[in-house]
Amino acid sequence: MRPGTPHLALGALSGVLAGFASLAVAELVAAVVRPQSSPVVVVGGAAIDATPAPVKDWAIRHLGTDDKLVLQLGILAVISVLALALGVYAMHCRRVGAAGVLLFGALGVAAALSRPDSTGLTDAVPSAVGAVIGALLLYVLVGLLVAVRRSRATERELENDGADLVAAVPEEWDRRGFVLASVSVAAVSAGVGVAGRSLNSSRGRDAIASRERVVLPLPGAPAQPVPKRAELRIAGISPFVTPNNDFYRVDTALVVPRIDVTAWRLRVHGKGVRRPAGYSFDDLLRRELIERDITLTCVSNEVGGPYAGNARWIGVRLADLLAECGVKPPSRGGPADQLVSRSVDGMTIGSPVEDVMDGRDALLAIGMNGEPLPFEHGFPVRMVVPGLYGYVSACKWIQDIELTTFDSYDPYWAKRGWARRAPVKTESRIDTPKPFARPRAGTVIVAGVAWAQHRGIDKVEVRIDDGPWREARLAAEDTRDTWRQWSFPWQATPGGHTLTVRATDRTGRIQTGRRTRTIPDGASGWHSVVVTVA
Ligand SMILES: Nc1nc2c(c(=O)[nH]1)N[C@H]1C(S)=C(S)[C@@H](COP(=O)(O)O)O[C@H]1N2
Ligand SMILES: [Mo]
Repeated sequence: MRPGTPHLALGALSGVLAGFASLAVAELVAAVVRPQSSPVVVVGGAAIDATPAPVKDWAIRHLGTDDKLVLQLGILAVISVLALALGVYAMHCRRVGAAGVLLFGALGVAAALSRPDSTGLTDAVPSAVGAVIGALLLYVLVGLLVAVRRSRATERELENDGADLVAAVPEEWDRRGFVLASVSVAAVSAGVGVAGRSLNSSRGRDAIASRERVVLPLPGAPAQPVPKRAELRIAGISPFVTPNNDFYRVDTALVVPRIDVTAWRLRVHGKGVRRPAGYSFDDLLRRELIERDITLTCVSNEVGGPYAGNARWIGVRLADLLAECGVKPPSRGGPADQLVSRSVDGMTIGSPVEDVMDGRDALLAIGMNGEPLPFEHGFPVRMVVPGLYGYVSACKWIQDIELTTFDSYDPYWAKRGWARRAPVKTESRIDTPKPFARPRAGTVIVAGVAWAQHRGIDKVEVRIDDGPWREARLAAEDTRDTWRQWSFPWQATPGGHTLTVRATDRTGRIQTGRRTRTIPDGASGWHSVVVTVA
């Protein structure tokens, strides 16, 4: 090893230690200020917003809900590498190394202040405090290392000058100092990190308790019971009602907002709102509650993909509430054609006012499958509009509704190249057999679900290889806003086969076989599954 190499490695170590101490402190401060203001969260949020649409779409499709974990680990990896480099550089020039830490802190501050849900200057505090601590630590740790080097150099000089002086040099002092300092930094930052975490979870406790106290009243307008024959008993098919725990989750929130329902308010305002209003959760509970089965689908769902779920929602009729505020749809002379819903985490979602007020069951939902909304799915209140993809309708953690026009305002996804208006496309999916399954020859039940929310499914057909389309058996329809299960008994012959499905909706439109990407307004094409019959 070249002389000096171990020093560089120790410099790198100092950098990483200072980096992690800085993050741990920032995390603790964020737990006090606001969990959403942690540097990893604000930088991650900024990264999500800046990610080109195709990449984001790829991440949603291939990483699913893990996309957020992957992103946070990625950010930690990048920070580690930067910290390492700064540590090495600090060996050369301590001041510049420490200034580098401050510079990254400044980036964190900038990210924190530019977040759409930023609540002001206090959001900058975690990044700022973390950076100052990190810079100081790097300066001190590297100072100890440089002192080691200097003391060795002094040692050598002393050796040359006279052996009797060597004893005066504190031989191992600096090394011990560095070891002590770095071990304490590591230990203290671990402790601070743990403290931050537990403080964070206790902060969520008020919200959790407030959710536990919510008692959903019986709906004044209950949903009709699901017809018995809406649910086919077939192994491997998607259940008609998707349990909350299995319901797909797609959003940009790195930290799931935990809202204390007692503090929650919804504001309705904007163009043509003659009586702007504010609502508390109790205000909503006092209204007539309606209960509806509605299938929700994501525009990022690939043909055959998993981002579709069906739930029994309870909520208030959004159209009634808007009418009370004096809102009129464009067809009755209203000046606003876009309803923009805003969430506490700064998401903006734009829906056509006409669709929301055309008589369909557009809901401000407060319940999902018999319980208050789970935090992941928008507690305390979210929108659900039958027939529209989630990104143009289903705002979770909603806190504000603004009436405006499509011409004057682009919400979050429209700014990123997605269609401003996006009715759900007619789709069908084979749930069983799974791709590359090896069923035995004889009768094989092919089955799945089909959806065309608010138009309804009229027919599902299955094709084996290049054969003719043959009609599948449809389960009973619950409502035209829900998906429909289907099945097809296939006389399977040995060899490889391609099974393909297509649906026809109630408007008579046959699901197109033309494959498109999910961007800008949802994937189209037929779902096929290849199997090998033994
Ligand atoms: N606040 C907020 N609401 C949101 C989103 C989001 O990122 N943030 N994503 C939307 C999208 S793209 C979809 S598909 C649905 C998904 O709802 P779910 O996660 O409850 O299934 O929520 C919508 N509402
Ligand atoms: Mo979505």
